[in-house]
Amino acid sequence: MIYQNDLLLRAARGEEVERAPVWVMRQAGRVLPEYRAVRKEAGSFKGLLMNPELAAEVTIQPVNLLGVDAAILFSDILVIPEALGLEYHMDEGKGPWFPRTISAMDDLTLLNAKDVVSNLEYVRKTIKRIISDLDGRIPLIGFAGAPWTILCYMIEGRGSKTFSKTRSVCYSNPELAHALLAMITEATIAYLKMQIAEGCAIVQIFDSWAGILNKEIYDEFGLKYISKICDQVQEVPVTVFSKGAFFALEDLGRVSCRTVGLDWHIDPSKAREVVGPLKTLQGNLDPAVLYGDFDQIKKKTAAMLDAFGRQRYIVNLGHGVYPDIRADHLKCFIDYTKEHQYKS
Ligand code: 1CP
Repeated sequence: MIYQNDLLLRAARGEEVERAPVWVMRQAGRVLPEYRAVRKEAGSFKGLLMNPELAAEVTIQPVNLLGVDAAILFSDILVIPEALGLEYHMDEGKGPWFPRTISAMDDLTLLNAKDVVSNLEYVRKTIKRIISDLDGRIPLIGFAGAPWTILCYMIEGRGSKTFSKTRSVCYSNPELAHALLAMITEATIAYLKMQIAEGCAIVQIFDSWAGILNKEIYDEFGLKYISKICDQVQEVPVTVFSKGAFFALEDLGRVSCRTVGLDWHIDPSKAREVVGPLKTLQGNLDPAVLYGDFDQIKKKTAAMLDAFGRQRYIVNLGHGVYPDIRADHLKCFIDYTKEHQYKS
């Protein structure tokens, strides 16, 4: 596939670029009034997610409205536990929850890894539609949750500050954790391969709850499975974003991914030193900077761009954009990343 703008792919592969590409985690979402309108039309979050035409529309909105260098598939990491057999609900303002959870080996009989891809036929249709609508303008990013983060939801049944139930299983019933992680890993590899076969040109693994672990436990229950996914998904560049896991950055430098995502807790030069020269880095502006005025946004963005440099770098925030950020502030961030680089 030849893209009109392939900056993201060249940056991920470590090739020379004229400027670092920019996209934003959660760029398709509530920050855009146009998203809220389509979401209303769909009636519910899941109604939107499972409607290929509307999901494709909200995927492409930020491309046209914000001028980002990549689209990210509109979906959710929770489609994997659902495709395995644990249905989730998404309550307005309260976030996701699962009526059934996993707490013992016997519960694994609720799950079936074989039908995951056929259960996610609606995602396949959405990707087909996006690829056709994008018409080669820019690459489409596919994604999945990391096995550790998915395990957290399958055991806990909802979001949590500490995920202490899941962490306790790592000590009290590690066999259960590993059996489930292996199943999630297998499902995730098949799912990512389907996304790539349909045209996703790069994929990102979101480990949103990596930061509640320490290095030892993350090595055993987190990185081991991420590594397996990266080894088996070699068709396109893979980005690993282990949020909060500064302790894992050195090891991520050795995982067979192309790009390492960074949250805003680490400064750019330290991240480069720890990860090493062989990976592209992605991130990491504090999303709260976008609450500041335009001058503040430009000042902080310029400092970040100068610190990372232009090569082997993808501009992004350090986590998803907050839904109450003004869309013109987000646009200011994106425009300025381009303007500043052409100036300097
Ligand atoms: O209608 C709405 O606006 C509901 C909010 C919303 C949106 C826009 C949810 C519920 N999911 C999404 C889409 C989504 N989720 C995308 C595609 C859009 C884009 O990035 O532009 C992606 C990549 C995700 C990934 C996702 N879902 C993560 C990993 C990234 C992260 O933020 O750390 C996680 C943890 C989820 C679970 C989830 N889904 C939705 C919410 C509110 C949550 C978090 C719940 C919690 O805090 O536990």
